[in-house]
Amino acid sequence: MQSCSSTLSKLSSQIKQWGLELGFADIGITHTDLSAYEAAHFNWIGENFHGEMDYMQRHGTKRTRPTELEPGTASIISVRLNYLDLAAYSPFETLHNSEQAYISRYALGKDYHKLMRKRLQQLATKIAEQVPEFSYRAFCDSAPVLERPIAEQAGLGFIGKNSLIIHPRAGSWFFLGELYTNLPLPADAPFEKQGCGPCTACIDECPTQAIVGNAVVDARRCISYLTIEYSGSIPEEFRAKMGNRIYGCDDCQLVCPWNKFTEQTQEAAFSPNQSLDNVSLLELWTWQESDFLKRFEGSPIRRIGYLQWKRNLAIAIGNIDSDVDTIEKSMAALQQQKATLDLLVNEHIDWAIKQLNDKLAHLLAIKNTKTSRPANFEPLDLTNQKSTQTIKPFVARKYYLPKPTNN
Ligand code: B12
Ligand code: SF4
Ligand code: SF4
Repeated sequence: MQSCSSTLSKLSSQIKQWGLELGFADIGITHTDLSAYEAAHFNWIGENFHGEMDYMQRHGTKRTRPTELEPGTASIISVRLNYLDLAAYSPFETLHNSEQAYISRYALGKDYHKLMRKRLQQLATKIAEQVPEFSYRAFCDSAPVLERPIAEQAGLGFIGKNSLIIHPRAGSWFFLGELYTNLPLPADAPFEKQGCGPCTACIDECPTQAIVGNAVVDARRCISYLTIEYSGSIPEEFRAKMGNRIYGCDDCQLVCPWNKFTEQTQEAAFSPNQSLDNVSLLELWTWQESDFLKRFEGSPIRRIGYLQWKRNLAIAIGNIDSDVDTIEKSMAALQQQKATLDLLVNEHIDWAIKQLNDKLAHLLAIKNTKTSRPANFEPLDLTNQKSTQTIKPFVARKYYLPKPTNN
């Protein structure tokens, strides 16, 4: 027995070493008892916070009880893979420029599911070479698995108020993945304490007030859900608040002070593709369906489909806050494609045109006020002035990221 437990303990050290060699930023191991999280999970479902993500409620207790999903599971290997490329164009500049498209940092490059699964597979192969009786199942965001509670229990970080796993020395810009295994590997110590302290930056700065409690996100209000998971008509109360975010949202990470410690990704595959970190909304709007399919081969964005992509773009274009010329150009671009798109997208286009029209009327009113001044006043040229409609609270007061290094 003694020798068996020391063999397993040696094996877990080896697994961690192999994992690091394969490019994971951290690896932890935990047991299969997630009962501490079960009530919170079902309360979330009970509140309907999952919206139309039916897959979140479909599997009963399989998500919270790993052995029901995969009988024979004796322990779980939890890994994290960093995805942020600090050399990408500044997310802050982009969020502050309503003519540019903001795409979640995780989706700027290749789809992570494939890469994560390949790495987990490589790790599993290494383990199987040492332990022939090893059996496993690999997961990343693809099955009823409680990834964040597993990661917290495996010591990979704590669950922050934004509900994401945060490591005090690495922030939160990473994906999680797991190997459910039949080996009873010794469990690591969990992260027992939340490290947020009195901070509430993510709750205060969430553009749509989607964080409704400590670590509780009402997905129906979350821009990530609205732009990626939800295919219907986006409730009007959220449209202006979405600003220029056309795929996902990162605000609750960008404002998190722990992300001062973000680690640069080691994966070239996650670096921005198609200049998606610095591209204008009107340029993306010109893409036909064939461009969308071709350019997003291997990208997670392809999954939402062309019409949902156009829906998101239409809203963001309606939120452009610029000079008369740009607003007129944006209205024309929207109008021009109306005949080619479906009813759902057209409804968003109509909304967007109305927003732009209101801004235009406002800008022209300023211009007309100026012409009614006495003739000896030199009129100021205000045609390039932005509309006074403020873009708060779409952009936060303070963001945290380390400066990129050259090595
Ligand atoms: C559904 C889902 C979403 C939904 C719902 C988000 C949510 N917070 O639940 C939407 C579409 C909104 C979403 C958005 C995002 N997601 Co998402 N999402 C998932 C998914 C598939 C399931 C999450 C889940 O189970 N939610 C249900 C709630 C109830 O679970 P939970 O938040 O983990 O809550 C637990 C704890 O907070 C804890 N808890 C809460 N209160 C309490 C109280 C007590 C007393 C206790 C003990 C415990 C406790 O217990 C809860 C129940 O288990 C996971 C992958 C997976 N299979 O786990 C990815 C995942 C969570 N998402 C991820 C990412 C990256 C994102 C985005 C950043 C993407 C983006 N940029 O747009 C945003 C972030 C938004 C946010 N603040 O959550 C990563 C997170 C990585 C990390 N560092 O934590 C994951 C793990 C995917 C992955 N494999 O990497 N996501
Ligand atoms: S992803 Fe955006 S909308 Fe969703 S909770 Fe975070 S800040 Fe709020
Ligand atoms: S922003 Fe503050 S409250 Fe939110 S997760 Fe980060 S440390 Fe916690």
